[in-house]
Amino acid sequence: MARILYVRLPCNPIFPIGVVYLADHIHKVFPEVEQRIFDLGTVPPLDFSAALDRCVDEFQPTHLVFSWRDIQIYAPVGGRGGNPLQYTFEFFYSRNPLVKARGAVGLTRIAQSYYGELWRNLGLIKRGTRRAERYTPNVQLVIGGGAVSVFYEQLGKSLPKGAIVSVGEGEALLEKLVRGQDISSERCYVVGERAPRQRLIHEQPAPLEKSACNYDYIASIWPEFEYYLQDQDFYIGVQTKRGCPHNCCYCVYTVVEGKQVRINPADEVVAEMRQLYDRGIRNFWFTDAQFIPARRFIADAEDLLQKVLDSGMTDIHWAAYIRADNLSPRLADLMVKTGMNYFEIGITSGSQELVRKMRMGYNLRTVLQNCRDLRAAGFNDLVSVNYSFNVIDETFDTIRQTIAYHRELEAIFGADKVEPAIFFIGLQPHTHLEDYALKQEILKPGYDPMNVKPWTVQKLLWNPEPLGSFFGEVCLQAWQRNPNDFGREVMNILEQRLGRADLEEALTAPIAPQESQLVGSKS
Ligand code: B12
Ligand code: SF4
Repeated sequence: MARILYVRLPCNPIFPIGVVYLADHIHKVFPEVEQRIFDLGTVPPLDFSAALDRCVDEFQPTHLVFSWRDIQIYAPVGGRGGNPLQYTFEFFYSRNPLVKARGAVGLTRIAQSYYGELWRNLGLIKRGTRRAERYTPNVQLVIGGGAVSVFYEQLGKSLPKGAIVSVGEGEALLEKLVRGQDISSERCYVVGERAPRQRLIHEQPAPLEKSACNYDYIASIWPEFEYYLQDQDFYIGVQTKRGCPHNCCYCVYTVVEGKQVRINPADEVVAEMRQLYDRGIRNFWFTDAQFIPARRFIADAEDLLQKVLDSGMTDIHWAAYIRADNLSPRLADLMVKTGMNYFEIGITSGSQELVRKMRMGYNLRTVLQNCRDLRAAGFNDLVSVNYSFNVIDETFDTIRQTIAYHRELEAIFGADKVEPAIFFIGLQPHTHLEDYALKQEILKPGYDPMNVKPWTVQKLLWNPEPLGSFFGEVCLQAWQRNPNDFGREVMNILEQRLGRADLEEALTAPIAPQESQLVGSKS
């Protein structure tokens, strides 16, 4: 009889929804299989190895399932070792040697903690496997999760022979492993047997209709579950659908989850939320790649939120990734009534021309109208607007357009409510942007996306010349002048230097005689 131990590798405390769903699924298919969840996110670092040993000794698994959530560290915001973006820009763009040196030291510190975490996690996988082999010599090692899905090609090189490396959802794979069936058609490969198939990540996930997670069962196999219930600040993950049909040039979600949107039945989602609600949870994060992936899914989102409202869970808050072009007045009203208290508008640019070139499929005029509807419906919380300057074909004119667009959002919500989040896109494997960078010879074929040498980071933190040093300089000035309100300061500096376009210009995208090369790149 299989005994499955799920080990969530160390991670900033974020609810381990991935292993919870896997264990729930396996329990529904094989109620007799024994399972245990062990979350290293709740264990102090000094105790990782000993706690893992104890758990393996106690449970003696036949299947050791490691879930690895995140690896990438060059986040635009303050990360574990400081602000990688700031250090990178200080190192590359500052003319002041002291600031340059500070950037170099900061980057070294970040690289140390990055490689430290990488080696530590690989060490934990090997240690757990050796330990489990004491009890089950042919213990089955399986590794998956968000980080593995993105870096599956690179990670295989450092994992033990025989380990199964899984891409995307793991339900179907684990089911086959428990049954002892052939897994060659699953999105996975076995280390040491053969290299991953070409374009493995582009293969479609198995269709699966998800039912409400059984949290009574989860509580029975996960002694530390309570940890996430104690702190009122946690946003507990609930998935309402999988997949995104879009093609945004920098995004890997659409390949990890696939393009086909699979909706989880609204009643099941509400039933899952209700179980968490009854355990005291009031904050939910709908972990979908996109909560409203396209206009044709507006009705599903309305249906879900109406059911949340009817369920009487009126004192909750929720957040999600939301495309602000796919709203209806009714949906906006339901969002406000059901407690959406954080809203991100991921438009990347306020220039319709660039939004089209990035393949984002947004209509910026519609986004503005929907924001007006949202405001009219009573939304009065913080709105974060993501801008990534210099992604593709940016010019001073398109920057002026972005400023015009941003000022219009401020006019709608109030300047104090709209926070510009300045990102520099992290270039990820399997995206159109990666294709483009290879074609433009910015990256060389065979480059290692997990390598964090400063010159690699500089390329992966997409900010190419000729505008790269201009933005580097603007950002450095903003950090110097107003580090606590970086985004607004960047917008102000850009407006002072370049001025502002007419809003109408920002909203109009003339069809270029020759499309950008990115638009022609393969999917
Ligand atoms: C929602 C989300 C968030 C939300 C999470 C909210 C919450 N409270 O849960 C927020 C916005 C907070 C967030 C933050 C971050 N995120 Co995030 N996030 C996602 C997203 C869109 C969905 C994750 C999710 O929960 N999915 C639903 C659950 C059910 O799926 P899952 O956990 O992936 O598990 C499934 C599979 O992975 C698989 N699986 C999991 N484990 C295992 C193990 C085995 C053996 C097998 C076979 C299968 C398997 O089966 C599971 C069930 O189907 C993914 C992208 C994506 N589309 O997957 C990125 C993603 C996970 N995030 C990512 C990152 C980097 C981050 C940040 C670190 C970003 C940053 N630099 O600041 C932060 C910090 C997170 C932290 N630890 O503190 C990366 C991780 C990979 C990487 N590049 O390193 C992803 C993949 C996106 C990306 N761009 O690459 N994130
Ligand atoms: S809409 Fe969002 S999830 Fe979908 S491809 Fe674009 S960025 Fe990715």
